Amino acid sequence: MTLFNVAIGMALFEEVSKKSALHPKPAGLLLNYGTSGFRTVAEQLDHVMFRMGLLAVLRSKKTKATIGVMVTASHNPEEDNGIKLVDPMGEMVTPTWEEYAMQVANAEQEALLTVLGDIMKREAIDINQGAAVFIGRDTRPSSESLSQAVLDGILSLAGHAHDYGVLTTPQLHFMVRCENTQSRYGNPTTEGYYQKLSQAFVQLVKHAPNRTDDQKHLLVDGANGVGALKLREMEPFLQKELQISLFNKGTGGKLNFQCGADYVKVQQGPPLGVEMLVGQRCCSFDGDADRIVYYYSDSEGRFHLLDGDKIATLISTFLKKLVTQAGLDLQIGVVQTAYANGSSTRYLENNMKVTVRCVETGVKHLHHAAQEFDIGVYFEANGHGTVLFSESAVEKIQQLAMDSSTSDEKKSAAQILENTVNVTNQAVGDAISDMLLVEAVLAVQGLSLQQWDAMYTDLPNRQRKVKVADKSVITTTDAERRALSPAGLQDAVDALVKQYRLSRAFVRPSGTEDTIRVYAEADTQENTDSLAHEVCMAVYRLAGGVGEEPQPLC
Ligand code: 16G
Ligand code: MG
Repeated sequence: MTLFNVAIGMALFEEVSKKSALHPKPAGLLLNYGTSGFRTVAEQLDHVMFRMGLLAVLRSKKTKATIGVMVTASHNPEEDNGIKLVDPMGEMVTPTWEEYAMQVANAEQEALLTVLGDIMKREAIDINQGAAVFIGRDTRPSSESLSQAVLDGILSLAGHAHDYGVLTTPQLHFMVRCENTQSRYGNPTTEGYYQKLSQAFVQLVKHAPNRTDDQKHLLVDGANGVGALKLREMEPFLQKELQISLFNKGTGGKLNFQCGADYVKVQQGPPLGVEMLVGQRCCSFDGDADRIVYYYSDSEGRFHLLDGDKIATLISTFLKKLVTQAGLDLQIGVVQTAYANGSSTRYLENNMKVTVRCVETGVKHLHHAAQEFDIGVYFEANGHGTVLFSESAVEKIQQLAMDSSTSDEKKSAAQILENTVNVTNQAVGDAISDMLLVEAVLAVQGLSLQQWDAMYTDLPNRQRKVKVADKSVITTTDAERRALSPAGLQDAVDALVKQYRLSRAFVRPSGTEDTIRVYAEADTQENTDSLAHEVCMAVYRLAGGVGEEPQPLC
């Protein structure tokens, strides 16, 4: 390092030291960079925000690219907040830097500069390298001041910041990807996002010219969050090809309260505030609009949920048909987690004959695995997912779509595929983009919601939680499908599962809450609930349960 660099470094660190005193860390407070960033009650997060601004600058210097910072706590209650970092291609920040994030967030006030210095040394970061960070935030009341703290962090390390204000999480990921591909992926503006996705959507539905107004009509539950706001902004770009009735717009109700994708998935019932008619197509976003689930109620008043598994099946079936029709040699894979309904996995493997992979919970794991296919469709059952097209797959599709010597049938398949690529937010799962994709797939194939639902029948399933003294006593393997510790737990689960038909169960420590999660499925809802309860009891007994014993669901 030259003397000049040392002087710059010292001046910057002095500024960081001065500014960080305005964002003091409560002594002793330790937070975890969980499955998807830091998440806790908003009052505890000011110092974390400031420090993530600092870390984003370092990450940007290291990668020589623009980095994203999103302030959100997704589907958590309104009082919570959170933050996550976004890497150059719009993907989740790489695991080594999650570790750094924890070190920086948890350093006591006087140790902060040392921790930053150590990271710079370990990563050989050049202090003179420029840095740029994009910031987005959701609509929580705490998000504005918290994103201001992020900005303070960025500026105190002399980074360049672009604050987009309120954005959906996937929009922020999109902006970062556009910026770092020199706009080849799209323009890094909300208008660029609306234009790219809606143009592709409008092109796709041209292949379904006779749609009735009824078929164009969709009810959307915006979870009283940012998704509702952004959907309203996007509507004019859709040229009336989708007619949206928007509920839970955030004008009266509370964010995520008895509404939104997570609520609907876990309750397996409709959200509050949506006026559904029999058979009508409805969907729910979560609080930051990176998840979506579909549903309807039938003439007997029964609720039907079409979750991430059903969305993955719909999309991969569509893609497989098109790839075959186009005569392209592209391998399609579907990536799921242990939460995927057993029926969906069986249908994909046995009927659709596509490769299915199971990975750990959390988008970063799914995204990574999906990159190994020419076309990788990944979805969590909770509605978080997207499709990744490899660069060479996109090239082959584009070439065929332009090839004047090919047959009309092949060309048309390639053109539909090309627009499918463009309607998809490949940076990350995106409720708005997934919604447009599902709507287009249904339209192009002339499928009703009921026909989609009938592709396979979900096995009854149940998710429960058990409180234990220390959730880390449970460790897992085989994509979280088997428990390695504590001793005897997996044997107990195996013995219970054997007592039911078509059954499966697993336990795993939550990555976002201080709890153990239990999942069970079996041939009937009654058996599923009974299995889930017995597994909860086994966890309670063998993994140090605290508080009241788990109660059977009546
Ligand atoms: C986060 C993850 C989600 C995962 C969930 C699991 C992202 C963007 N979000 O919300 O994918 O399903 O955590 O939570 O990765 P759990 O570990 O508490 O069950
Ligand atoms: Mg979310």
